[in-house]
Amino acid sequence: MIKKALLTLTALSLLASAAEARTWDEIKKSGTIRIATEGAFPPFNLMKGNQLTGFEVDLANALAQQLGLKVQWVTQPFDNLLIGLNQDRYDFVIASHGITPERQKAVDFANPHYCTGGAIVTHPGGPMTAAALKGKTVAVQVGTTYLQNVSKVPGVGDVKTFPKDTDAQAALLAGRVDAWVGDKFTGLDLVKAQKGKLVQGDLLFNERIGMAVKKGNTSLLKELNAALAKAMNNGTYAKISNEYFGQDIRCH
Ligand code: LYS
Repeated sequence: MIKKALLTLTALSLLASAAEARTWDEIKKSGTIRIATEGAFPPFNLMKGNQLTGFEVDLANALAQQLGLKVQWVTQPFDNLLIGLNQDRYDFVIASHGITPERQKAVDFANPHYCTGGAIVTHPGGPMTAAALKGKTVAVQVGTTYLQNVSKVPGVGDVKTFPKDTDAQAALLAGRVDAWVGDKFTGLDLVKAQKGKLVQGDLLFNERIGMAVKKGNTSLLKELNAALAKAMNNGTYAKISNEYFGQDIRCH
């Protein structure tokens, strides 16, 4: 039994490594690029009815158009996105991944397409600073840089993880946690929508956000970086960013 299980595992890993990421030439020839995102992270990537939309969705569609490609979108839970990338289930991921040394071991990142940070959101009177999180219960999405950074706050109480960011926000709204830590832009929208029920506290950390390709897919990475640079230079990026944020959120 054990031997059989081991053999199956070996066979699976061989299969996985035998599959190759599509190179730029192969993608170009097929005419369609496969892009994955979460679809549950407003205003960056979300579903509006049956329609995938958001800043990153519009940006990636614009990049694909510049590259002369049709797009096939795939949505996956955030925690599965980079795993699926390494299984060649799509060509690249645009899902607000912070560029971290840990992730850079698994995938290759394009140049950042925006800069942001992780901020505290709480009820009025709740913890607004890292120091105030001492002994407090904090909600974060699993597999994120929010979880990584909140866990490092000295003396932080219980850190509760949720599959989706919106679930973590719901826990705060329901009063089941003292604070939620998430993206600062998402937090601003949430605070505004809740009209006085929530407030935004301090920024805990800054991060650069990038698209990810399978490790070693340099031909695709080069095209994505070139397309992003072009969009940033010809006004396309600024237009999309302004639509969603009323400002240009590129890294400086
Ligand atoms: N920027 C965070 C990270 O890199 C979260 C992004 C996606 C959240 N739904 O982990």
